[in-house]
Amino acid sequence: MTEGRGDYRILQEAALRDYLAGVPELAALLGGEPASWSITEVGDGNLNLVFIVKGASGGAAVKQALPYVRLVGESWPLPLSRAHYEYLALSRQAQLAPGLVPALLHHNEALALTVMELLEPHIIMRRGLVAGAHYPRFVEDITTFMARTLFFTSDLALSAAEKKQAIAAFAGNHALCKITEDLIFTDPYRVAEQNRWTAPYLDAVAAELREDMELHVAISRLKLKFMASPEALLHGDLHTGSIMVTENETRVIDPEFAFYGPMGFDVGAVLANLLMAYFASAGHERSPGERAAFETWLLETVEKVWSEFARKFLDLWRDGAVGDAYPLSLFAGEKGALRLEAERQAYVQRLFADTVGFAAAKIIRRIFGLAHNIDFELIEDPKQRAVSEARAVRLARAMMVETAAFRTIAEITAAARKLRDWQPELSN
Ligand code: SR1
Ligand code: MG
Repeated sequence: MTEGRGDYRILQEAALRDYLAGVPELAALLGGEPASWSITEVGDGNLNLVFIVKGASGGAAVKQALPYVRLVGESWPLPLSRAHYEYLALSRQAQLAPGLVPALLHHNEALALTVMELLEPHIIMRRGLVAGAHYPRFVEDITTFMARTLFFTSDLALSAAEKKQAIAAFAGNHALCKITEDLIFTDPYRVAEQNRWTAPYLDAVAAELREDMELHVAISRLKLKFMASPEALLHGDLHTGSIMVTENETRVIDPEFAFYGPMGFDVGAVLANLLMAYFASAGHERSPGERAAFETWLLETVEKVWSEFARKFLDLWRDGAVGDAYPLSLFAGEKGALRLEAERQAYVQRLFADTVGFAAAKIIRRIFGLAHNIDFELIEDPKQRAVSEARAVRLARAMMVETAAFRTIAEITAAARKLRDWQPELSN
């Protein structure tokens, strides 16, 4: 499956056709004459080329890393090695959460190219949420994905040696971590060339963020946690643009930001993106209340994502803790079992606090940083967009600065519900 080293070159349609035709198992999967294959570039992410290739008997998705950030251009170089880490992460996730990531068909390290199962009729979840679609399978699948990938790559499940080797295997992905460190944890809180927001309406809010020292302390603590807490193998960019769905299936894609970091960063990413979909929803309604059922489903989903994740994570710990942390020999007998269970609950409560803080950071970056999301961007009226964004930012600031005040996920959804119709004061 893995090819040897060679010269990197960007494969556009013709070169890609020749390349795929030269890989017998892919040519057989696609079927028919290579000249008849349809090849369409569909990448709408910020970094890579993505092609959908279809032949007489099958299809595949081909992803190639560019040597720069696609969103910005060649002025921002980025290592091709991210394709290696994405492949490594996908392989590990496929073992730990079978059926919840796309099947890997082929990888060429030198070309930074990976061929995967074509997900059809799946769509990017974020697009479905903008349209107001419900995904009944989502909670079950995403909580299984997160509980299993985070638990089984942590010190609760691995020996110390295994864990340290695993950290080392991803340590070279530091350029992608640096993007997160800058774009999520630093730039939105200072003057930065690449920042943007819905101006002029959010000018005053943006200025407040730059002066808000409580917020600067909180985001800096989160940044340190992100940099210095290799708890588990993270997906690293687990927003609703990295999830493909149908009503009955969920697949997590694009783990090129994978590294060993704090678990709450992944869980917080999922919750943040559901909350942003909630606040954006008012901007997509054509008549008042039209999307009320969808919004109710979103907040129920926020609650269930946390509660089901925590339940599954704790069950895995109770059932299969063979890692070097919390040696069972220290928790013998009934007294030990009770004390260990209390400690498990305390661990998950700490993880909840991390999740709340990271979720807040993920919201603020999408409103004031470089990379925005279509939940808000597709609200055509900029004033209405700014209203939705201001509501989300108000909740995010509270979540980041008053994290301890949110003891349960229901307190987060209650705060979101209260802000649903809050009218912010906008600049103009
Ligand atoms: C320059 S890359 C901008 C963002 O795109 C990715 O999806 C990550 O979220 C990253 O922060
Ligand atoms: Mg991505």
